[in-house]
Formats: sequence, structure tokens, C-alpha cells
Amino acid sequence: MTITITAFEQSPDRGRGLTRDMRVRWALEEVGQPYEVRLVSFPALKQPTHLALHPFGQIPTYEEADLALFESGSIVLHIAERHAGLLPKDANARARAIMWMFAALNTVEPPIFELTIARILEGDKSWAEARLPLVKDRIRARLEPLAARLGDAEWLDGPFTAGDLMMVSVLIRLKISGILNEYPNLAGYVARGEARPAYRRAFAAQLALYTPPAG
Ligand code: GTB
Repeated sequence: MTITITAFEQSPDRGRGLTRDMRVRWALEEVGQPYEVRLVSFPALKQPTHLALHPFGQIPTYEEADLALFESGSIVLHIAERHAGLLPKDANARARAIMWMFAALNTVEPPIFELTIARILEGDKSWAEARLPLVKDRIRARLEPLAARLGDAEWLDGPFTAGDLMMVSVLIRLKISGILNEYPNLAGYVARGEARPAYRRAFAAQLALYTPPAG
């Protein structure tokens, strides 16, 4: 059964792995499922055809036979539940992996996304510079306890799970800000995620989409 996901036709990050289709690609690579990508232009995101798939007019979406999903978290959870490799067999460990997915999306990602908004959408406002330290401190308030919990461990709770995939995907956006380097164990955690062969394949696939052919 063919899996089709959507991604930006022209990505504002030029394929640096920051858009949310990347976590879906990574999950599919981890479980060894081939997939196709349908590129959507910005105007098309808000047209009826795409809105029927995604009521908020965003990417990514996921289609497989008669199933259509939106929300990267629900898509990654669906992939993890259908295919071996991202959720432990033990019921309690599985519940904790899903807990970490929610922690990534619900607790850690919001202040990180706020920094993107502050920089990109509010960067030209007279008060933008004064607000940045507050936004960054709200991120630190999440990273500090996360770093304490991770400690010297390789992953958040035993072997690599969908919880780590989601947490690394969320933290990656902080790399350019320098905040991640304030927490060396989190920086190492992200680097371990990026070094996974599945991540590298997903990254290369989306980068290739936005790289003009040589010559
Ligand atoms: N909660 C949803 C999910 O997790 O799937 C959020 C999806 C979402 O925000 N999608 C964005 C989108 O479609 C793309 S990823 N935006 C278009 C719109 O809302 O009209 C967000 C994003 C955009 C750009 C960069 N960048 O340039 O670095 C990074 C991330």
C-alpha cells in the first residue's frame, strides 16, 4: 500500500530539516516503509483539495489507502503503532515512549516555536529585541529539567523510541540559536539522533528536493 506524505513545494528552510514533514520521513525510514511525497505550494495549502486533508491548511499530511491523517504527532504515532521499531513491546515502556512524544510536542515544542515566531514574524517590531531574552528563558525552563532527566543516558527511556524521535526533532530547531550548546548532554542527544542512518536518509531525501541540480 503506497504511503504519500505532503511537504512544501518551496521550503523556507531550504531543506535543513526544520519543517515538520522531516519527523514523518524519519519515522518511515526507521521502520523501513517506502513513501512518496506530494509537494504543495503555499497557495494550494489553503485550497479546498488540501483543506479536505488538513483543515488548518498545513503540511505534513499522510495518506495510505483509505486513511488520511494530519498532525505530525498523530502520524508518527500511527507509523510507530503499525510497524515494529519505534515502540517497545512491553506495555508500560510503550506508554512511557508515547508520554515522551507528548512531552516533546506539548511541553518542549511550544516555547521553541515561540522563538521562531519572535525571530521571523516579529523580528521587525520595535519591541522584538527586548522580548527575546524572555522567550529564551522560557525555553531554558524546559531544557534544564529535560537535561537533568536525560543525564548520561543515550536515550530518554532505554532503547531509542518514537519519544526520542519526536524530542530530537523538536530540539533540532534550537541548534542555530546556540541555546542547545548550553546543555552539552542535550546537544549530544540531538547529535546521536542526527547520526542515525534513518535520520540521514530522511534528511538527504528532503534536502535533495530543494537543492538545484548542478550545472
Ligand atoms: N501541529 C502541526 C504538526 O505538527 O503537524 C503543525 C504543522 C505546521 O506548523 N506546518 C507548517 C505549515 O504548514 C510547516 S512546518 N505552515 C504553513 C501554514 O501554516 O500556512 C513549520 C515550519 C515552517 C518553516 C520553518 N523554517 O523555515 O525553518 C520551520 C518550520
